[in-house]
Amino acid sequence: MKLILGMGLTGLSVARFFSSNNIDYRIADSRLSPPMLGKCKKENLLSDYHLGDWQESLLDSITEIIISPGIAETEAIVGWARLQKIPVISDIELFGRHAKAPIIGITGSNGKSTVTQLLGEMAIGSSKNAVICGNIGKPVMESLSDEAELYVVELSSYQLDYTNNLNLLTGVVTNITPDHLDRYPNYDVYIASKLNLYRYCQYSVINLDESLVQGIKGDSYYAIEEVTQSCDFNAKKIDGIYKIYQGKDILMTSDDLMVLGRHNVENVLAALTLGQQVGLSVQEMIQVAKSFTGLPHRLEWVINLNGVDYYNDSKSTSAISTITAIEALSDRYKSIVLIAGGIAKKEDYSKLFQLISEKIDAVILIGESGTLFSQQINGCPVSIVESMKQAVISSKAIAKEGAILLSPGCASFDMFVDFNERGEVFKRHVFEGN
Ligand code: UMA
Ligand code: ADP
Repeated sequence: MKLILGMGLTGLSVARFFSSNNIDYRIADSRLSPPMLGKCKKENLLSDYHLGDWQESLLDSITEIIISPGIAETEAIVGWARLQKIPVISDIELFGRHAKAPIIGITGSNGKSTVTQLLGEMAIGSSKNAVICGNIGKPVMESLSDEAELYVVELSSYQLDYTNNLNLLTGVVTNITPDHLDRYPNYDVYIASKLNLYRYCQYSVINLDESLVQGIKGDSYYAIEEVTQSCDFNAKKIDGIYKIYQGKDILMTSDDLMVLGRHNVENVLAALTLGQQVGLSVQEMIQVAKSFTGLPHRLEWVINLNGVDYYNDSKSTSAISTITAIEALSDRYKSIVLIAGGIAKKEDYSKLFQLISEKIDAVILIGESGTLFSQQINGCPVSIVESMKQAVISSKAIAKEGAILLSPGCASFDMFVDFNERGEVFKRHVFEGN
């Protein structure tokens, strides 16, 4: 019998799969009212289930555990399973056993979702029946399809940690910066978790600008800074505009793209390199890249009101992604008001605070990290407010031109369900009264 741990999106998708394939399973969650309990009940998926504190008896008659990525290795149930030598696998490993089409895997600290979505759209634009799934929000076990010709899968480090076997046609680690350090004993373990992706790739795609992957032998390469002859795709900044090349042939410039910033040029290079590796037409990929508007909550342009552009970058939950957003916008705007804060990650924010003092006109802080951040930001006016509504009102009062940017650099759970809700609430208040 199988044991499914977690009754969230992952657990529900695995339970549905087992149920429809007549595979015996038990499902358990350490919380009393997990998010998908209602759906599991409604769909009669709970013939053998347990809620509340883990019990070792959950392992009775179990031959394999499919664990949700949010459940840490340090949880008692994982320890008991390890002692009893019961295999613990991710939904990704299970998916790999059943998927009949090639799989492309995309991981990294930032840019995973953007590259996954863009590459998926490029494949669809090239008339491939491509399925976009994984950590991006669509569980892989719900994405299996006999008609699929290609799976484009976003992989988190949590998913990779519970994966032992997987066959990827190709894959990339977009970049590595400190993240999720509450879950890992140290940064090196997190780096190793990301690099594991390459163990599963038949053809590895390497970002030569990421020093942590430079030592790995790849099959295709891309870069903006560290361009070498082996780069299949590269870009160069000339007079403030990025020119994007295949070898020496120019394909397009950053002005042709609807998404902003150096990081999005990097994301386009990643998608082009992966796409070429699986045989997509470069011309088709360029067309899709030019019309790609990006994903919601990632440096998403919201509206121009009275000469001020509003950007929603709610997905920024780390210092590096807020640095990235400020750098992207400061290429275009002389004046930027920043709304930031939430639950700060265990990381060094000093580079962000330095950049704020150089490029930001005023900062409005929300959430738990407000007081701490306000003590460390110098060189521009800082105010702390109680709600997103007040943050938007204050920013509107300050900004007379340029841009207002929500880029929290922090997790959202102190004030919101998740980053989606935080971004939606921001947008609602931006539109309010206009
Ligand atoms: N749970 C326990 N005990 C614990 C921890 C969790 O029982 O100690 C239970 C929760 O009560 C809940 C279930 O496990 O019922 C939740 O499982 P989960 O946290 O693994 O979340 P899912 O709903 O299954 O969603 C997961 C990913 N979540 C995480 O990795 C935390 C989703 O990524 C992903 O979209 C989804 O699978 C489909 O593949 C979200 C995410 O935040 C977006 N990912 C992180 C990120 O991008 O940084 C890694
Ligand atoms: P992920 O899925 O890895 O979290 P997303 O594509 O959702 O990545 O983007 C998350 C955040 O990181 C957003 O704030 C976005 O502006 C920023 N970002 C996107 N791509 C990159 C990149 N290549 N390098 C650095 N930051 C990036």
